[in-house]
Amino acid sequence: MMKRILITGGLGQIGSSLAPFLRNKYGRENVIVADVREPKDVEKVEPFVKLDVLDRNAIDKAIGQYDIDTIFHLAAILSAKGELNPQLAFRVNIIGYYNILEAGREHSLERIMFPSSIAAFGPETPKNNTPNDTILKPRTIYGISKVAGELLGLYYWEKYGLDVRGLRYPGIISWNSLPGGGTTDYAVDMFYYALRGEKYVCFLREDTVLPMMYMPDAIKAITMLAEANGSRLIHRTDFNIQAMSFAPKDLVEEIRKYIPDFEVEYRPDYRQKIADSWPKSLDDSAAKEEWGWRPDYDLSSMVKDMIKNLSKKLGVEVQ
Ligand code: NAD
Ligand code: AKB
Repeated sequence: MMKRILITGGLGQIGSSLAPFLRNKYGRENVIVADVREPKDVEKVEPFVKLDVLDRNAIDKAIGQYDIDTIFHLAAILSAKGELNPQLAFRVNIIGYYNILEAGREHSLERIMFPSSIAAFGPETPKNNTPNDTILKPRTIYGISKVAGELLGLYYWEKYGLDVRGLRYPGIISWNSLPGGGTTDYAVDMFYYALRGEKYVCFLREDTVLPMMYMPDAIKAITMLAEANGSRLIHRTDFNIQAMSFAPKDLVEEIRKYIPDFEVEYRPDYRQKIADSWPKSLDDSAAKEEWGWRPDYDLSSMVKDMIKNLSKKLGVEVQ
């Protein structure tokens, strides 16, 4: 049973939704948000601990101070930001995760959750309905760190019995927090521009199909896997999960159902090459069979909910 949870990188896009969800379920005082940066409003986030995952002593101290038994390890440098500073991405994503695993081993933690990504795949991987077990030859430092993370997690499970579990998130779309420097960020940015009545310049080509997921499904997936019966798991750290797949032009068409004047120009940059190396859709039958995965949102229900919530947040009226 998970009782005291630490979320590293907890102020990021996913942590901002995961923390309230877990607090609702396990009690506010039992879910500690950690991040290398300070929150804007610490009272809203408390209990909060400032924690750099590169500082092993600080990790040990937080585990002891808060009597932690489970870590959701979200601290990372994402794909686009990683290509701008590969050295930082290597340190945070690989050394940082190694520190978490070693702390988990030494403190005999009950569970460590590690989100991998569709970035674990590369240009040689089959693009459609990508199998769970397939070629993993990513060409981004972020993707390389995700493959290393998947394998390290499996190693710590098989060698030390540390219960590490992980899944491969697609691009995550949310209204209550901004993405932190990925290749799929356009799919969140578009909503802000559309609702503010501004033209959006998209950094991917209009026909770039990628797997995506709405935040409620992302939270559902990681918590379902965390709470799953371990004896039913054949895979451990590398579950494909699929919800929807679309290209920028498909998203624009759907947003225009609510905001018909939304204008977009396509000016692909260095992120196009990253997107072109990733799959278009994933075979998630292992997640379905081993822990009952099933998404709730498709493209149209996601866009409807995003427009509803983000228009309220931005104080914009949509007819
Ligand atoms: P994010 O960039 O929004 O948040 C990451 C957080 O980590 C930030 O708050 C940052 O301050 C923090 N951080 C950076 N360096 C740190 C350090 N040295 N020590 C402690 N904290 C540090 O990322 P996210 O979207 O919330 O992603 C969370 C996890 O999910 C990551 O592992 C990411 O690879 C994975 N993932 C995310 C997506 C997505 O679309 N959001 C998709 C696939 C996988
Ligand atoms: C990114 O684009 O880097 C992330 C991811 C798919 O891992 N959103």
